[in-house]
Amino acid sequence: MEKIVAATQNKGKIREIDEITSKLGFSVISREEAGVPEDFDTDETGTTFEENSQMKAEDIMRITGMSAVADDSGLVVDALGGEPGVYSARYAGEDHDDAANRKLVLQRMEGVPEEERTARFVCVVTLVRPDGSKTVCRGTVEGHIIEEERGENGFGYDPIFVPEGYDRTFAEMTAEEKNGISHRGNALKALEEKLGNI
Ligand code: ITT
Repeated sequence: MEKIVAATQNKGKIREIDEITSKLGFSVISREEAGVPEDFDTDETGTTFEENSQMKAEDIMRITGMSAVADDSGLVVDALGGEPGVYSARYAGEDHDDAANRKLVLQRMEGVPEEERTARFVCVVTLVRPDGSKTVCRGTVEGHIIEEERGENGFGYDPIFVPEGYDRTFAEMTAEEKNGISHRGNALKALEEKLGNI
């Protein structure tokens, strides 16, 4: 099986990508294992998940000479006009503080009635091969934003997001439950389907 480098530095994503791909027909290695310098970071200047995902995968493919898969993802909240969107990691500032980001979303949604609290997580995975060919897959999960954080599992915005058809947040689910319905699970399943056996 061909080795694929996961371009992400986000530990929550790495854990989930490992859990999900270990059950699919391909496996990934970390940036560290592939020898990517720890301080290397792609400037996420794109305005879409697709653009940022592609930039991250191409950078890591170029550095390692190996196939690379990148995940660009975020939370899209209807009542906030689609924010935080592609700015999800740095919504409350450049330091990637998950707790501050969640707090800002809840604060900006104060007073928004239940039926207008709809949101979705989006994940775009891009696989880029050394020959330059690329495969792009988008996964989403619909849900709503609650008024106070609940749960300890997962990462990022999980404690404030309840997926459609459930009454628990992603942070109140096991990893297996979340991965079975999540944007990341859906995007990686779509990638496997597109690629067949890689
Ligand atoms: P890399 O660029 O190194 O992959 P990052 O955290 O900067 O890591 P993004 O730019 O794609 O990645 O930002 C995505 C943010 O969206 C992430 O930091 C979380 O806050 C949020 N997010 C994405 N997927 C999530 C999930 O499954 N659960 C909760 N929050 C999530």
